[in-house]
Amino acid sequence: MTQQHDQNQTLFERARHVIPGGVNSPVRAFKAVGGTPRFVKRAQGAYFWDANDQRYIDYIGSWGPMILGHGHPAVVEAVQKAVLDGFSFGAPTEREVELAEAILARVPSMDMVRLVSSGTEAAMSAIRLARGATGRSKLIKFEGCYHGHADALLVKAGSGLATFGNPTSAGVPPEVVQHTLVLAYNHIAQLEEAFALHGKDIACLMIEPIAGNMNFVRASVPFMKRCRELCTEHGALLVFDEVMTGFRVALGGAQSVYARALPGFEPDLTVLGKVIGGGMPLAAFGAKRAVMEHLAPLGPVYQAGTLSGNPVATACGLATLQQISQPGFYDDLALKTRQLVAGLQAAADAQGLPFCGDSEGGMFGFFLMPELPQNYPEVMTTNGARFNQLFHGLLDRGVYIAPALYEAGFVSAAHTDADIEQTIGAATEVFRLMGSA
Ligand code: KE4
Repeated sequence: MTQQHDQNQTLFERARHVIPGGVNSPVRAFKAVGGTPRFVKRAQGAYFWDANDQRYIDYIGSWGPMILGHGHPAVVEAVQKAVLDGFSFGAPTEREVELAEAILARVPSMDMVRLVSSGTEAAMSAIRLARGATGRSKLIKFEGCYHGHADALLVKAGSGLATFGNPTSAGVPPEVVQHTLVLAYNHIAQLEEAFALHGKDIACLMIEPIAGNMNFVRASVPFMKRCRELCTEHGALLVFDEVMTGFRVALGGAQSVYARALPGFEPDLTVLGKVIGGGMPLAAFGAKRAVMEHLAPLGPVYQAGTLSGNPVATACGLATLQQISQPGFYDDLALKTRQLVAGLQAAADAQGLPFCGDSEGGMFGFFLMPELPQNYPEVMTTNGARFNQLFHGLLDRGVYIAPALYEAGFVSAAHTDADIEQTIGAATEVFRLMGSA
């Protein structure tokens, strides 16, 4: 594609005049990997076509929501019907009750749920609820976990364990993050020390149970067990941020995966998003009734939203949940995802390239290193230049993975075995080039 005829480049230049960085969310700008973002013209099934009508096998799927693939007919039909009855009312509808019931039926740790419009809004509201329900201010999060861009969560570790966080973004005053303690993921000793020092002041501990914002890092079972025990012991709420893992790694989310290893395991609060909206702006947070009844209009914790429970978004979410609840849906999805990771591993091994990967349900990650990293500093030892070489090599061969080494990947029900094979074939070519470099 010559520069002057690259419609993506033309659009990117035009976009940068009117939208900061030319994008409405930073990761889309390809800043980490370089090159020109692909402007999507349309998508169907496992594919999207860019502004040059170039087809890509899509392993982002809108960063997780498109678990059925793009344009599933039952979902399209549900949305088309819903819009004919109205776009938004700012009043309750039966469908948002139906969606709430459908979510609660699949996530037994919650008795009630509140629908909102983004994962950020859901995580922010969950923290306010945890603080209101406990009467405490402090919160624990983990380095490498991302919970949206609410001020209190844009924070990096302080200088030492006992000190609280420092802002990671301009515009966040230090006093806003003074209650946020940032710990190392999978570090039990640090966790125990934090609770020993601050336990009585901690409202909640928020965690990505499988950290998709570190590409793909699992909380170890012993670590997760201690998170649960220490929250219970000190009266803090354990908040599972399942915006990415909810309905993606299993029908019951990551909490159902941990419950297999830790019988009876439940978080106190769950944050959901992405899949539950089926690609439309919809997220949620939920907990047992005793916690949720602190929320307005019942209780003193204020939380609101013009488009919360939007009738078109709830139609999209419900239709999606109905499809993913079909028997065998996750077995098939998980098998396909495992085959992808295994194929990539074999292709890298054949070239003697360091590579490791992991997956759960329809979510996967891989690292250009021999061993799976257990925390953020280990993830960031990845050779960025080598990842960028892989990213662009795949992109040039019609395979679209996340344009950042710390992001996870997603397989949909629409990805065929042929798509997986084509992806592995493309990776084989790129690894051969990388191996000879
Ligand atoms: P949103 O506000 O972007 O809907 O959700 C924030 C959020 C909360 N929690 C987790 C675990 C998340 O992964 C996210 C958002 N994920 C990113 C991708 N890592 C969305 C992509 C983007 O920021 O453009």
